[in-house]
Amino acid sequence: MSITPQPTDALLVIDLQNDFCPAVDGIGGALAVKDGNQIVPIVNRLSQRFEHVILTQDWHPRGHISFASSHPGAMPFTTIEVAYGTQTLWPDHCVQGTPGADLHPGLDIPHAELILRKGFRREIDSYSAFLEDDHKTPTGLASYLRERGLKRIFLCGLAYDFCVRFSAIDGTAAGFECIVIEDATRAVGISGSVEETQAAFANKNVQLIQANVLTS
Ligand code: VGL
Ligand code: ZN
Repeated sequence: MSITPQPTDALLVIDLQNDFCPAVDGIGGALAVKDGNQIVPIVNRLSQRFEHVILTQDWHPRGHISFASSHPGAMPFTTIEVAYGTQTLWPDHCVQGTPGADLHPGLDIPHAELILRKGFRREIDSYSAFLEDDHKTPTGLASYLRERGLKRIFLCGLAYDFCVRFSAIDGTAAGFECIVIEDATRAVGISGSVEETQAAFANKNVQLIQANVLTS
C-alpha cells in the first residue's frame, strides 16, 4: 500500500524540540525521549511529500503546573490531582525562550506554514495540539484546519504516548481523519503509557502507518 498526500492533507509535526531529544553540547535533553533525534531525518523526508506542514511547540512559562519543581516535595514522573484531573509531573522542560524549547536544529522544513505553541497557560498543561488538558480550552488548531480546508492529518514527532497520542485522539473527535506515522515518532514510555496509547488508537480508529507508505 502507498499513500499519495493530497492538497487537503497536512503533516502535523509534534514537539520536535531540543528538550525532548538527547542533549547536544549541553543544549536540550530536559525531558529526553530515547532516540528522539533519530526521527529528524525521517520527518524532513516526509515533509517534502506534503504541501501543508504544521509544527507544534511545547511552550511553558516558568513555574508551569506540569513541572515537579512547582510542587514542593514532588518528584518528576509521579502524578498529582489538579483541577482538571490527574497530572503527570515532569522535569522543567520547554521553558519559553530557552534553547531547550527551540525546534530541533536538524529540522529542515522551510515550507512549514504554522508553528502552533501550546501549554503556555501556567495552570493548564496541553499535551494535545487541539485541546488543552482541561479537555475544553481549544488551541485554535481545529478552526485553522477547517478554515484552510485541511481534512486529513498525518501525525509524527514526540512523544508518541503523550502529545502525539492526545493530538490524534482529539483530532479524530474534532472530525479530522488522523493517521499516525509510527516510525516517525518515539515514546517516553512510563507506566503502561505505550500500551494505553495502542489501545486508545484501536478504540478510536486512529490508523497507524510506517513512513515508507508515504515516501517510497
Ligand atoms: C510532552 C510531556 C510533557 C510531549 C510534552 O510533547 O509529548 N510530554 N510535555
Ligand atoms: Zn510539556
